[in-house]
Amino acid sequence: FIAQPKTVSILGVAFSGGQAKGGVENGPQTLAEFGLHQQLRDLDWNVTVDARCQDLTHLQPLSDPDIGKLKKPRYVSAVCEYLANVVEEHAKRGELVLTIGGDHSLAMGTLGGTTRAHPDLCVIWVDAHADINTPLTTDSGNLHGCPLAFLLGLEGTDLPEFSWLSPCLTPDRLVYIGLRDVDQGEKRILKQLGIKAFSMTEVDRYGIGQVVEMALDHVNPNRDRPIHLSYDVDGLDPSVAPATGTPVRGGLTFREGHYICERLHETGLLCAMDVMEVNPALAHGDIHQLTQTVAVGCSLVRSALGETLL
Ligand code: 5AB
Ligand code: MN
Ligand code: MN
Ligand code: MN
Repeated sequence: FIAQPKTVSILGVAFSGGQAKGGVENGPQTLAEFGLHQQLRDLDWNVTVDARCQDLTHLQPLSDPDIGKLKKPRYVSAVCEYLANVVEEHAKRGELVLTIGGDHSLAMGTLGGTTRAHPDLCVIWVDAHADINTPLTTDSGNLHGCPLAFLLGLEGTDLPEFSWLSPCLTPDRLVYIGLRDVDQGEKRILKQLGIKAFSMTEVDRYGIGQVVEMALDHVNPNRDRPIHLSYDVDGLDPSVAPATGTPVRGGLTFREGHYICERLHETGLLCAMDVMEVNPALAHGDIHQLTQTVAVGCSLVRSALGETLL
């Protein structure tokens, strides 16, 4: 296809069903109010706003009992199935698909969609967490801790409730940056599947510049694969992005977080970006914490879409 030149489709997904804390559904609206859409137009992008995912509460089933430990499995599945179809549509037009969450279970929808348009894509997952728990390893039962297990088709994910989602990612096309809170079962999975991960230890040891090059060398050695960047704002240090549901100390600095986006823009290969887990309600009424987190969500996107410092 002919890629739409500099067209970004923005999908705000007001959804919090993948975890227990209310408020994360208001992430998209808050970034929009902060001026995200105009900021991208100012960077000379054609901005398409797709409002179809703004309110998906009608997809919530009347009854949604746990499946094993999994909470709200049917609701999460229905929302992600819907999102995947919308994402696929935009991605197939060659647009850069920007999804604003909502919680990170939505990645089943975003990657479910982008991989249909770009089957050979690779994923750079920025997060404090590995989000690769299976229905068998999850302790919390929160599906925002599980999206990668479903996308990879790991043990126990072959559930009739998720039959629309077939395995669409392979371990060699996934790389993490920023990890520092990985569950025991997840550590086993990463080892077993040989999934490349740059934890905060590697960021400290090599510096973010080297880490991003090594990450690209691993998932995109010839620099020819489309890149889907899935960015959980809790990858950043809580001093940088405090308003999020599962903050963990010792995260990426403001500059490290932005450098990843700047470098990925430079590759010219970015086909999708997710900005997940901004939860305005967890600023605890502190306007500074709120503005800081929302502003950083917007500036990460601007960096990924070509804003430079000079
Ligand atoms: B997030 C935890 N591993 O499974 C779990 O914020 C946390 O999308 C998951 O990265 C955090 O509940 C999910 C303990
Ligand atoms: Mn996280
Ligand atoms: Mn996450
Ligand atoms: Mn989180």
